[in-house]
Amino acid sequence: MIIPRPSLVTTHDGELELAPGSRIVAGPGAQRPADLLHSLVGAAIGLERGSDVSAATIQVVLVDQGSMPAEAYRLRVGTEQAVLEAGSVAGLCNGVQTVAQLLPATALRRSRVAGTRFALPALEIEDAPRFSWRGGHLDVSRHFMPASFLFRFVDLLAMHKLNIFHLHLTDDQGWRIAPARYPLLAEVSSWRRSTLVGRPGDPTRPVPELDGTPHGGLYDWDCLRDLVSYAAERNVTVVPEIDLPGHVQAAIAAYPELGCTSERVEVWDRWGISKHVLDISDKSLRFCTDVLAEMLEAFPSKYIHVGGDECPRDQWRESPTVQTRLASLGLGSEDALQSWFTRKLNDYLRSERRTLVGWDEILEGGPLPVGATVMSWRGESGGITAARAGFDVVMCPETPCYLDHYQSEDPDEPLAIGGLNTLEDVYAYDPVPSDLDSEAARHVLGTEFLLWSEYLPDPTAVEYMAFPRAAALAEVAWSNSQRDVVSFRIRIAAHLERLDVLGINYRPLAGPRPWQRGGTGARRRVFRA
Ligand code: TNX
Repeated sequence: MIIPRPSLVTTHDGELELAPGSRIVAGPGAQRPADLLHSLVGAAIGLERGSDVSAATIQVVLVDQGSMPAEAYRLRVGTEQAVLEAGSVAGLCNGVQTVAQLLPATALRRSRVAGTRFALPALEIEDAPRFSWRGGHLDVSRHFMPASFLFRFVDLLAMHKLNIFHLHLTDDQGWRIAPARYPLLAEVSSWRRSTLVGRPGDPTRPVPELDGTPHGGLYDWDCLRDLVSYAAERNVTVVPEIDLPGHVQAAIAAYPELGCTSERVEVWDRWGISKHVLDISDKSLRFCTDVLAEMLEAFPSKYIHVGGDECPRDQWRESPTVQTRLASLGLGSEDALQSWFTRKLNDYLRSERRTLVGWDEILEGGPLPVGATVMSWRGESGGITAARAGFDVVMCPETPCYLDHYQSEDPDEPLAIGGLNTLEDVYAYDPVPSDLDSEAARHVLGTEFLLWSEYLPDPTAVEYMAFPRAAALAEVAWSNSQRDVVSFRIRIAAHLERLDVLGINYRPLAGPRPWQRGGTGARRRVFRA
């Protein structure tokens, strides 16, 4: 009943009972994953931590296994003892999640569960991930999410052996970080006056309505650092995104000189693509590297996402200073200018020994910057082009990776941005397009689900859209085995019991839950894109 499905499971007769006082013992270098196991299931069962290997019920051991694939683990459960082994702490973290899933769902309770017998079935598991990039994205700009939810989100990623938390921190509708060198980002850019009600184009609301309620929030650097280390202890890397040079209206609201016009703008209260984009000047380039410098201090991730999506050209075309710059650089088009800008960011990130990640728009207007990684969201063609050119890619096409899209055609689904990605659609996805040759296929690092939050006003809404589809994506990203939807259907039903214990507002398999709306939008879906 494990999700994602392990590579190889051999079952034996018998079981290993876990009772109050049963000990988890960590070998050298394995304390963190052993503690993680204790924090996941220790309270419900009454497990203890010990140091005497001979008295261990569960041993967590780091082994020197040069031959084991990255993040792999091996679990042997006998009737006397269980041994979890891996060649890396990351592998042990993955194995710990498997151990937790071999137990009844109530093992996940935070307090002692009386009257249940907890036992691990005797078996052997050999397991390793198919992909190194197994991501989950959360947009905290369109709707701010409380910090406590980010930690919970990490727990949920880790539970599904997802190892990348792509955190979308800035957009037109709000900045969620507070760079010291630009204090107005915290003061001005992190709040908007109002939020759109319903969805643009809704025929029942010909005049867009605003809710008149200020919305905002930000995370201080200490909080983000705590999040990063909490995630690292669970084998999750937080990859931060600052979206440039489009999707920057909130920054321009605080620092108008970053914009291309003298027009004063506010943090945006609508959804869509703002026309207010970054002026490509020395000043704005300095702004970008200054902000990135502070981000690099908080986020040790090798990968740093700088956006690059949906940057309208109108203001660049109309701006005399941008046009002068374009000409002096000898560039023939606005596309080439964005490409030049991305190369500048890439130069900076490379000088700091980081890797730039951008949306597939960074393929336009010129060669990809050296060493960049592309996230292919507008279908797979950008990813295919980049992989063939020898660049690493993450495949996350809107269909089926966007979990802000509807999960069924039931009219009672809560209002969403459009589209339809069912659980089965997500489960059937293969991140390696069949027409990639093996050389290019090696550049597919993996896949990711995305949760854009225009219509996700709070954590409850995020959970509803994320689950169970994120569990399907996790299996796509992890499991080497052929997709088996019948097996998945059986396992997901058991998995939802775990999510119940954790109090997750997932969408039931049978259909939408009665919906309590807060924040934006009407409950009723009006039409579908
Ligand atoms: C496109 S995906 C966007 C986001 C929106 C999303 C809504 C991408 C790089 N840009 O700004 O939130 O669609 O589904």
